[in-house]
Amino acid sequence: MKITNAEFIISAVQPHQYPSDALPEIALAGRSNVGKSSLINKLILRKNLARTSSQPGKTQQLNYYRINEALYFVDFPGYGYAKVSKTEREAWGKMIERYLQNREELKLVLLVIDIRHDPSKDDVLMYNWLKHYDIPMCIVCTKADKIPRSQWDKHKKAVRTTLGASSQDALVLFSSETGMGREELWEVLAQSAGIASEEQQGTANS
Ligand SMILES: Nc1nc2c(ncn2[C@@H]2O[C@H](COP(=O)(O)OP(=O)(O)OP(=O)(O)O)[C@@H](O)[C@H]2O)c(=O)[nH]1
Ligand SMILES: [Mg+2]
Repeated sequence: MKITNAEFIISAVQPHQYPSDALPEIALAGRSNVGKSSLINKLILRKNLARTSSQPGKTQQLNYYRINEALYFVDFPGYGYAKVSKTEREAWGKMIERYLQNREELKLVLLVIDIRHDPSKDDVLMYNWLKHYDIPMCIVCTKADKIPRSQWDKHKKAVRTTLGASSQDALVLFSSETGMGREELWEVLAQSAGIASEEQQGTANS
């Protein structure tokens, strides 16, 4: 997808702050520091629109980015950050669950996992939550540049097994460092959001 416009819109704490223009939303969930914000930046080819690892533990904000007046990325606060209190964790859970349960604009969740490590208990919970609410998801194994190519398959398999994912669940190998997986992921996103992907745009223009 050709990015003509990408803007930070709001750090929303309350549902009434969520955008009201009904554009499709793609949310990113994953552990703190896994690479969610980097993934957004790589997808839209901006160095630093989504803030990377500035304030881990900011547990109560959904960061909205509007792309091409066509869709929103919703960057969830990362989970599993050690210094977060129980109260904050509970507030996080309430906010996310309410969003997942009620947000009609939500078309897809990217469950972002570090390819190097087995998914955590929190990742498994998130996976089960998404299944429970019947929300389409794509597992994104990021930081692929950090392990040799020869080990990708083994690690992908381990991720699927630990999550309990079925072969139906889409999985994309990604690297925010090299841009690997970017095109493939855009195809998935475009389809979920009901917008034309680059290839289709190319066809339309030719
Ligand atoms: N080598 C490599 N490093 C990455 C990749 N993705 C992210 N990183 C690094 O990992 C660190 C965390 O990335 P972020 O994008 O801030 O992670 P996040 O999931 O948004 O973190 P929180 O907002 O705290 O939840 C940064 O130092 C990034 O540069 C990747 O694909 N490859
Ligand atoms: Mg982030």
